[in-house]
Amino acid sequence: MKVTSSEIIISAVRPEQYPDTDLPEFALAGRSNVGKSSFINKMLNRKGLARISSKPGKTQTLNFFLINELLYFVDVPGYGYAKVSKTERAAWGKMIETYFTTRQQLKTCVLIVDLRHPPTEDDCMMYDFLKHYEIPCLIIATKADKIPKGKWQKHLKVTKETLEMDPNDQIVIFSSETGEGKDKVWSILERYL
Ligand SMILES: Nc1nc2c(ncn2[C@@H]2O[C@H](COP(=O)(O)OP(=O)(O)OP(=O)(O)O)[C@@H](O)[C@H]2O)c(=O)[nH]1
Ligand SMILES: [Mg+2]
Repeated sequence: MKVTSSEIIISAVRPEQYPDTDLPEFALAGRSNVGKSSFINKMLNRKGLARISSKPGKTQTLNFFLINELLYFVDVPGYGYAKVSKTERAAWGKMIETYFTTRQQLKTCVLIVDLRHPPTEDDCMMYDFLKHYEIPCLIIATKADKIPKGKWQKHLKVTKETLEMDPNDQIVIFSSETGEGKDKVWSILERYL
């Protein structure tokens, strides 16, 4: 897909704030700091559209990005960040659950994990949540640039096994540094359009 336009439409917390549209949506999920916002920027060839930070917990709201007037990416706040209060965690849970379980326009959840390490307990819970609600998902194993190419397949195997990944789901090795996997991800997402 050639991205010719991309813009942020709204940062939403409540369903009333979601864009009033029938366009297909792809939502990003993953641990805080895993690289969801970086993934969006790389896919759109935009350096600073989705805000990135070396500190976890940068993305706090559901950020809707309109692409080519054709589809939306939804940047979702990450989970597993230790420095949040119980109240904040509960509010996060409610916001995520509402979006993922009620949004008709949601075509696929793009679940991002770190290729370098086995998925965390939170990653497995997120994946199980998606499977439970029968939300289609595409798994992205990112930060591939941080390990030698010769080790990718070994790490991929660990990722699949730890998640107990459904063999019908797809997983793509990705890097927001090098653009590895970008074309493959677009070709997968385009099938939903
Ligand atoms: N080397 C490398 N660094 C990456 C990659 N993707 C993200 N990063 C770095 O990881 C850090 C976190 O990236 P973000 O994109 O802000 O992560 P996020 O998942 O949006 O984080 P939250 O908004 O806190 O949930 C930043 O320092 C990025 O530069 C990648 O593919 N390779
Ligand atoms: Mg973010």
